[in-house]
Amino acid sequence: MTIQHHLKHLVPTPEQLAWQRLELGMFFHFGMNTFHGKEWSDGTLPASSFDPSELDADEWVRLAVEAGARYVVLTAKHHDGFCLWPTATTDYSVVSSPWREGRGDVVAEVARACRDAGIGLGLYLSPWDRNHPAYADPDAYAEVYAEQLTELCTRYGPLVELWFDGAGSEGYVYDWERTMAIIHEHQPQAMVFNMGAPTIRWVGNEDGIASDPVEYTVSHTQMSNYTIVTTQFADALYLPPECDVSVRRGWFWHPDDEPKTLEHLMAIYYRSVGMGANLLLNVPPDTRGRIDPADAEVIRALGGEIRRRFGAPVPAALERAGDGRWSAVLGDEAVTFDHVLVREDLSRGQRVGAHRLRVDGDDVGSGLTIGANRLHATGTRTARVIELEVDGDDPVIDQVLVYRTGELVAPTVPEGYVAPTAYPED
Ligand code: FUL
Repeated sequence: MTIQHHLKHLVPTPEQLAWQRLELGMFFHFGMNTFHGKEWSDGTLPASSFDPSELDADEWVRLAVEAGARYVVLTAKHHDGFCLWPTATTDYSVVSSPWREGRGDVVAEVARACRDAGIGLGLYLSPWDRNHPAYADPDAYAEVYAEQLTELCTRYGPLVELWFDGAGSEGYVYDWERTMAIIHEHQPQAMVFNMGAPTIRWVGNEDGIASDPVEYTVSHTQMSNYTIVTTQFADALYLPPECDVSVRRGWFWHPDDEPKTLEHLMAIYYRSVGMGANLLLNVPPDTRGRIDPADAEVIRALGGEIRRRFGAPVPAALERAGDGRWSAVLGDEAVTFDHVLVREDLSRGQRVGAHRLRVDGDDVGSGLTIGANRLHATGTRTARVIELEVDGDDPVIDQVLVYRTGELVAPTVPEGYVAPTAYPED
């Protein structure tokens, strides 16, 4: 996968563009922590405690589909080192657990469910490993990690994404060249999240929120929510952001946690997908290996609300009205709408630096970048034409769509809400 330069604009690969069009994914944090009410554990909890009574991967994936997600990402190995698949690299895995008499494979069950549902699979393989004795020796661990990644890349069909989480890895030297070679050999289309030679980046917070400008060409990324370490690249890279957030406060399921409200989740959707970023929304299966009914209810409501608001767009015909100016014509008759979505043509890179929408001379929405999607709640308007003004280096607008949702303003995140930024207790 080569990144091409076009003037000073970096052009996405077809795989990056295809991934950006997936827009919404569902994250599943499940593992040893689930059974101990923990967010992080130190690799000493016994494998015998991993024992979901009714694990149902079809239910997980069905919920992802109901939300409108087009891919899922599963924590195949979190920081504690416990592997959800039968690996040859350690005994700290499902093989040593009572679940399915040690013959189970969570990764295989989720992969099969995704295949049946026709959605993509991504896997999280934590570089930080608090159980494996080889971790103390970076050369020895490089062997272990390469074998784990090869198992994941060769057993479960095509992968959409490999998630490399930076937490706990500050200062450790990994063999990224080797890691990337494995991905290039077995899963060349998979997006590489945030580490090694990344093709997508972390948005920089765990609130699920992007902020304007949402730039696809960057020269650094942030490492984790718990530190302020940044990775600087020698050259700028085309790296579209993925916003990650949990439906609950925790990434793993805890009995005393509760889901966010529909309004909060809709606000997250507007400020991720609606700002041209992808959204990876975590729904943690419980100790049964099932989805908590309270989470399922609000996630179904979210999917329903997204479809209700944005399922029936009215497309505009675009007419060039001058340099950086377009008229978006809705038809011969005026159309009543309250939301406008603008999409930039990204085939020559991201070029819009600022934009304004006008209806009958009134400003109805403005901001900086457009990218894959830019959503504006405009208030109720009835018009035949929307005027669009764009600043940038020869940008091209691809699409303008309008919606009549009945909602006049964008939903908001509850005041003061931020995801935890302190290290979780072991
Ligand atoms: C963080 C991890 O430490 C959390 O446990 C979670 O996996 C989140 C997505 O990334 O850095």
